[in-house]
Amino acid sequence: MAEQTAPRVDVDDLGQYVGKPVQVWGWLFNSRSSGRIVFLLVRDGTGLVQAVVSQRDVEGRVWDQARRLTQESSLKVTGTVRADERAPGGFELLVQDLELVHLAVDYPITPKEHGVDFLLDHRHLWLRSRRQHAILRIRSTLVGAVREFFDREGFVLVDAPILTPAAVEGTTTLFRTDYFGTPAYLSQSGQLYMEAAAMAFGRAYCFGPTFRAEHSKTRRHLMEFWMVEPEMAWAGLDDICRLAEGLVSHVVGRVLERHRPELALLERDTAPLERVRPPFPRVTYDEAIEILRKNGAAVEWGADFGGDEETILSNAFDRPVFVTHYPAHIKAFYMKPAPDRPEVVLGADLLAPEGYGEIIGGGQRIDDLELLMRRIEEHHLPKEAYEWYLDLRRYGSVPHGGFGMGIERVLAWICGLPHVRETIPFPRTLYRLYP
Ligand code: NSS
Repeated sequence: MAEQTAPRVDVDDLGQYVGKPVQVWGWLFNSRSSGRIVFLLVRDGTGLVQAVVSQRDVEGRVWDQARRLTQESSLKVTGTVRADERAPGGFELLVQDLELVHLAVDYPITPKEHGVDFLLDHRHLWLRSRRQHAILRIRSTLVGAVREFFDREGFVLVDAPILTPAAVEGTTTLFRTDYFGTPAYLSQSGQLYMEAAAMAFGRAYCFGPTFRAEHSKTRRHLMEFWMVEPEMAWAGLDDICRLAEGLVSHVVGRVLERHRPELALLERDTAPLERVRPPFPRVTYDEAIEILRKNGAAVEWGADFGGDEETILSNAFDRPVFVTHYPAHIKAFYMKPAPDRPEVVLGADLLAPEGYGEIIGGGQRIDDLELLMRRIEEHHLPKEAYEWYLDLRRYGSVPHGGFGMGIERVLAWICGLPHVRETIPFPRTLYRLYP
């Protein structure tokens, strides 16, 4: 009997089995019936396939089962694969047998519209829906492409700790915890450790979760996000920008290569993504101020750019754009001043186009011991916690730098999403720690 011999196959691979009996194990996505036929839309994680149950061709038991199935019930379907251009995925199954594994009762996410809070409360189930599935598949490819790029460029993966004694990006966004009686903080960035790694390996990167207690509820901020942070010894601002544009172009290219169907499902216009090729335009902070003023923004020299300014700037270019040479006082303590103009630093942010704004922040680091010690004092940081970091300037200091790229912001841009919350499997936002 076909039921016993039919191999279990992923929906993705059905094309290799045309004309043959197979089993698909999955969940009922949707169903409809028309007279003596029931159409079951089955998803198995790799794809969706329509399984056609015809009352004429199956036993009564199978027919009754097919009509009783509810959304998200788990099942095993046995049927013959048929190529059909109109079917989702290009193939359908002519069902011979059906085994109900578990009957789902009142699945909360129905094909009707739901509010975003409801969906986020049900994030553990929302992951099964098509859009979320597409986004997280692209995320998986994005992460792989990042690793592929750094492997190819000769970077060594050096994991940074999550529990840390000191701040990297300012003390106001630290998540504090208790480390057997002494305070510890969840890592805001692995950068300082990557500087140590760069002095050991030349080129190193880390890629992991980072944490910021951001008291802001914007479409760009998460409390927990994933950041990839390369760091290079013997590097200046230009080297850092070239690495960043190489990385961004590579990962966008990979997604375009592998995820046309997902991008189409997300209704993403891919034309702006096709333009993402190096070199990217670069403007200085001074030039950015000019652009902002021309677009009607009232900004003073010395002010940091918020979401609105970033949106204006990123809309002014059709490709990602670097903004360099920010005023020193709005940037982190470790940023190296420009030699000819110490009030600005050799830092670079990369703004994604189409209003997406900052996706990368980085630059060249202070390599001089005295200056770094002064900055630590000026920023009221506890010097003891940074002694090891100062050692990097005591023993063979060299010009160096790197950057951090936030995966969720890059993914939101690539997928054309209005908010970062859908780009991470379980988002941590200002008022959300559940599920
Ligand atoms: O604060 S950054 O601009 N820079 C750093 O953390 C450096 N220490 C990185 C380095 O040079 N190694 O953050 C870098 C990126 C930023 O451009 C965003 O893409 C992302 O990290 N980022 C965030 N994504 C989501 N949510 C929040 N809250 C967030 N903060 C930064």
